[in-house]
Amino acid sequence: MQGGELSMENQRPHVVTCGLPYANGPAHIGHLRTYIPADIYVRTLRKLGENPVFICGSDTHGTPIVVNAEQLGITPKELVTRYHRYFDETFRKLGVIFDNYGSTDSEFNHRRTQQIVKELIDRGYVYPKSIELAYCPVCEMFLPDRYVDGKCPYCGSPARGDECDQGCGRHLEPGEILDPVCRVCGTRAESRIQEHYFFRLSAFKDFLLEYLARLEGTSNARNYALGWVKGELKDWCITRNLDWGVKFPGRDDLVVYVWVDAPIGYISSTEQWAEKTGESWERYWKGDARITHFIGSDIIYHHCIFWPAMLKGAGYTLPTAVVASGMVKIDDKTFSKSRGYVVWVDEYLENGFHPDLLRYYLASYTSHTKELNFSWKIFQEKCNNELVAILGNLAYRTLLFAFRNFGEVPEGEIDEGVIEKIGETIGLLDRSIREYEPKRMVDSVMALANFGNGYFQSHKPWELIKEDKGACGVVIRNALQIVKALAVLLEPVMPSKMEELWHYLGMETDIHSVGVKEALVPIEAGVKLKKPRILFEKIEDDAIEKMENLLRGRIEGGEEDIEKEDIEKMPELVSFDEFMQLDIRIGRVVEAEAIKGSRKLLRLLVDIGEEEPRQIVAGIAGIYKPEELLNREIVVLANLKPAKIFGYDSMGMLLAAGEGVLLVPDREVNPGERVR
Ligand code: B3M
Ligand code: ZN
Repeated sequence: MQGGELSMENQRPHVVTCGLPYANGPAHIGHLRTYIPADIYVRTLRKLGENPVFICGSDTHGTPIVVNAEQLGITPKELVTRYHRYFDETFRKLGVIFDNYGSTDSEFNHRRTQQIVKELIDRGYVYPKSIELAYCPVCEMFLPDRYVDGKCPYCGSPARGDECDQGCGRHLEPGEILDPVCRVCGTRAESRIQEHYFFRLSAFKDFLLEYLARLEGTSNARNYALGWVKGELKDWCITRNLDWGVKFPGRDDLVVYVWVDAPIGYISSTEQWAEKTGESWERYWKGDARITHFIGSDIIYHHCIFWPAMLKGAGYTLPTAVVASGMVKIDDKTFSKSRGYVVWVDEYLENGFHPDLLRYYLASYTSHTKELNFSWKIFQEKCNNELVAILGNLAYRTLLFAFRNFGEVPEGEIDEGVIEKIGETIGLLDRSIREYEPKRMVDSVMALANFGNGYFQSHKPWELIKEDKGACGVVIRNALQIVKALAVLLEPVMPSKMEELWHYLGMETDIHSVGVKEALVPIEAGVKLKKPRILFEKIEDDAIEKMENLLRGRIEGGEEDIEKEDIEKMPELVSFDEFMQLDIRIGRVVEAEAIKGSRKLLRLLVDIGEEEPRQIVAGIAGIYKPEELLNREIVVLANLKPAKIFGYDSMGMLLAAGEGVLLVPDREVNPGERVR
């Protein structure tokens, strides 16, 4: 298909969203991994004749913002207003143009969130429950989420109130964290009973299984989510003791958890857009619409489980597709602001690099769901070897030759082969973008640029011009046709560079609104050409060295906070050697007992073929009774770093599937036997 035809499916209302960035700090390249591909997706669909609405906004609530504002001595409102403006501007600079950039602290969002929560209450999906919460006796306050540091009840790693950010990555519910300490004053927290409200997520299990099976988007989102839903789905505590946020209906002392009002920001930002444009937001969120969410792969849980359950429960349209991008690394190291492994967007722009180069690099370096390892060297290589040497070279030599020898687009038949190649490229572009593969899309179009260089080279216009100007004109018109097609098809990736190229081609139309079919329309003969300029300048080594030094300096200077963001959350592949470093063995349980005060944990002594049995604390009390485990053979990771869990030393980990179903050997083997 060549695109541009409007099928019924293509006329369905379609809203495309990007994860809402926290208005809590400057933009870095990690952010862009979601926003740039989403922008390319939207621009490409528009070129293919569709009309998606592109929605984003600031995520303004949650404890990190309150804590940060406190430290800066300003109000949360001041803080988020500042960063809201900043993000809005930064996105524009990068050519990421949303139809609306809203805020979760807008009137629209307060209203919509309260409406949805009330609806969930009315339909019986929200219930109150008293829970034990961390309370700081010195600060005299409850300690929601980031106000508390402690230990993960599942893996024993240091964790923060709502997330095991350094260990197993689990979301932690209020009251779950072990050994809680107040983040503000460092006092050991007490626990106090308080009534909170829970969302009955557990009631949505069957719905989610069925829904996720047909969820479109990238397979990583669907598969992770299905895996979690097949395990245990716990109800979510959706209220917090905070002033800053959206009030829970009927309770002035509670706000809703930030992950309730954040995704509702997608709806309220659409409402704001609808009010501006006189459109109907209900067509998108209450009717038969396509909803596509672009997110980072670290927030799949929220978008594929919690969010659809909420929408379903409140009677809204469900997301059609979730597209999850791989995380960004810097120079092969896990992205980390505190360790200096970060590249700031401002620093990129301030050093004179064109935003389109970054767009090109991020879109074409690796498949969308893969981890992306940012490296200045590779950035330089891609710019020089692809944009300068292939695309820029073809455009410049063709335009300059045409300008010097003809001064206008010459007459001549467009080759069938050229039209065919362009048509084929459009087909590939269409398919790749619908499969959420901007890299494949860029590669296909760059193949057309290669074809163009081959065409130019093999027809030797520089010789032909001396022998037969007419025949040379035909070759040049064909080469110009290819350049025109490239401009149209690469506009979604490099909107401002392609606009420039469009003008060199003598085009008067707006490249941003022409469809892909324009690539097939023969370039008009006789149109006057301007003297072209070089489209992409070579990036010199010293420019890259300077950026590398900035990065290096930051890494060397920024080591105070090392342990904070040390862990790779979703490593993709391990080498055989890395696997062999794991000491996995068969063990036999020789003692098992429940741990007082914990519903989840058991303390085990396990014989793993050493002199002494090992003590291991495991979160399997929900599934196994201690006596069931005695003398059972299980599988143990023996060289895990020791951890203190609930006051007990734990010297290894049991291997289990899902929410704690133990792996066991198929027949009896000796304790201590290695597993591989
Ligand atoms: N504000 C940012 C993140 O966790 C978070 C996204 C909200 S999307 C509704 O990546
Ligand atoms: Zn953990």
